[in-house]
Amino acid sequence: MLIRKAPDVRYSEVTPKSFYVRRREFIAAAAAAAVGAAAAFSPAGTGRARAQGARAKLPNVRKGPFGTDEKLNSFADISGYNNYYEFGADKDDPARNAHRLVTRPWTIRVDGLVKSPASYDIDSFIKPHPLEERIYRLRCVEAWSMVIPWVGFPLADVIKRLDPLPSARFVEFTTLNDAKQMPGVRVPVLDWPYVEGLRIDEAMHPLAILAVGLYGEVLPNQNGSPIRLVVPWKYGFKSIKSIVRIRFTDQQPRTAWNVANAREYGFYSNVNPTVDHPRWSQATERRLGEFFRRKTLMFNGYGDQVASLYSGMDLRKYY
Ligand SMILES: Nc1nc2c(c(=O)[nH]1)N[C@H]1C(S)=C(S)[C@@H](COP(=O)(O)O)O[C@H]1N2
Ligand SMILES: [Mo]
Repeated sequence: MLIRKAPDVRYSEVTPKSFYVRRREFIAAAAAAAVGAAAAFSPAGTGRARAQGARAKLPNVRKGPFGTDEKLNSFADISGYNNYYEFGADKDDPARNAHRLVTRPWTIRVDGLVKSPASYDIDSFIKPHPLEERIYRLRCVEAWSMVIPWVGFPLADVIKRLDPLPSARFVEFTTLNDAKQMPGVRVPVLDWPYVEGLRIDEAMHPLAILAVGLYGEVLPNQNGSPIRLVVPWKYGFKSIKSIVRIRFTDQQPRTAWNVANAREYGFYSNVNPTVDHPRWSQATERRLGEFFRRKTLMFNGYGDQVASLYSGMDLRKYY
């Protein structure tokens, strides 16, 4: 297999210190090259075979708080059964198509009500943040769920560093929208790009993270590489993938699913077994890999941590 050298590291320049600080960038670039090569060289490979091509191990991942001790879903389930409509609407489409996504170089634009609007290279955006493993349940609005060992860092730490103005009440996230890489955006299921948002106090909650990996390795593209949101007490569609823009605002963001169908998808989207989707019950769910359905828990089981964010709110009205 041909793996080209990371373009931004000249070996003659590398001192131990600068090697250490650039290591993450290097590994990310090597991973991107390896995944690209694996995809190119797997003859008629299935999506899953492509998805399981070599991905880089993330260095220095420490154990984070809030982990569940439930049985993890397999890597094959987590990377083979996805919602990522930019790559197709069937659960196996993202694994088959997302190798087309080029995740380096990658820029994140930060704007709106923030002290210094700026664009950041993904690796310098990630670099200040120590990586943690967070094992979370993900509950899809379609009533299936998984347990996923994410690698990421608190969104709160990112927001503190970006320094929004006191007038910022919400944070909005936007996914890449590129028809050349994403065949699904030619299909008008949503008003692209995919947009999601949180109230600032929700975004500052220590459970909310930005993820860059899973199972200790760089995120497979179909799971939202190079960086995606994970908000475990909300339905999975809040956890927006492949983010290119973070905007601070004083208005509630117009989120993609809410714009598409406000009756079915609210802004809050907290997991709530007592409020049914107009077309199906939310009382139970099927954990991938299990036969019997299980009861869905309020706030996906994270109520002790997050219920106070919504005290005094009618969660039937603010679904
Ligand atoms: N950009 C984008 N982000 C997205 C989606 C999508 O279609 N596009 N699907 C959402 C939905 S419905 C779910 S359940 C989760 C699935 O995340 P996973 O594939 O990593 O399990 O991603 C969410 N983020
Ligand atoms: Mo979902």
